Amino acid sequence: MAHDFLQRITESLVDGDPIRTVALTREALEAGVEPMAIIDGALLPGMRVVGDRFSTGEYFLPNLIVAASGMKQAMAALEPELKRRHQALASAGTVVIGTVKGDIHEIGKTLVGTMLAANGFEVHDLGVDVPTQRFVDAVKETGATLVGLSALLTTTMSVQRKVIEALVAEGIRSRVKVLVGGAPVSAAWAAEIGADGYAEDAVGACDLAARLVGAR
Ligand code: B1M
Repeated sequence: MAHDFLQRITESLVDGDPIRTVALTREALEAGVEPMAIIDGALLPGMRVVGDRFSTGEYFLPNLIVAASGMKQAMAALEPELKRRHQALASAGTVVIGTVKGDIHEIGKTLVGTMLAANGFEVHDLGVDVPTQRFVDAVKETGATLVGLSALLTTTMSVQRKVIEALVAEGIRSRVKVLVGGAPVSAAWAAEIGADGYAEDAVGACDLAARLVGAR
């Protein structure tokens, strides 16, 4: 039954039917399907298909926008359940997270932020297209010990390096750990730009974040 739900959710996302995506997501939750199973087993595979079809010219920008809307709305339906499962955790630390300047992809960053919050972190989500100085200011204002930088475009990966350089220039690099992620980002890239770590997905980001700030 769970598999059937997951398949139908994926199809609704690929077909560009956000209302159906949300309705099926709610039904799956009510039927006892785990929120992370819905994300990993239905929503992410659907977004991958949409991205691949965009790459091959079968889909266009409006298809991306509609699919993203479906995923966002489904995530909003899942968020309370994700948080509820981790309510008892003590604060693990303060995190500033955002998608770097020039990049408006928000779903992965928001998912990572939600999962960090669900794992006990106090999360300050700066949004998308975040100016480099804004990250620096937010670290100072919040006393964060971790900065998360998301970049989905090969053209915006280099902005992650700029943020690290800005943290160095402001003399606060040693105060914070820097975690980078996003589809074109890799462990090798993280090492090249002097980040403290790279995570491939939201679950990996939570594990690494906890290790980096010594919460685990
Ligand atoms: Co865009 N887009 N997009 N897009 N888009 C991609 C990224 C692309 C791969 C599609 C493709 O060509 N196949 C391609 C990038 C190519 C490249 O540079 N390598 C691309 C392009 C080219 C563009 C535009 C340039 C298109 C245009 O205008 N011609 C444009 C750029 C706009 C800009 O940012 N300046 C653009 C626009 C858009 C939309 C606005 C339409 C929309 C985003 C809407 C929104 O976010 N509200 C969109 C979408 C939806 C996509 C795809 C289809 C899906 C992205 C997504 O949300 N995935 C994407 C193709 C793809 O990735 N398959 C694509 C689901 C999300 C949960 O996964 O974001 O990867 P993801 O996050 C993952 C991991 O990466 C990781 O964990 C997350 C959860 O597992 N992660 C982190 C992410 N951040 C992390 C941070 C961490 C740790 C892990 O630590 C801090």
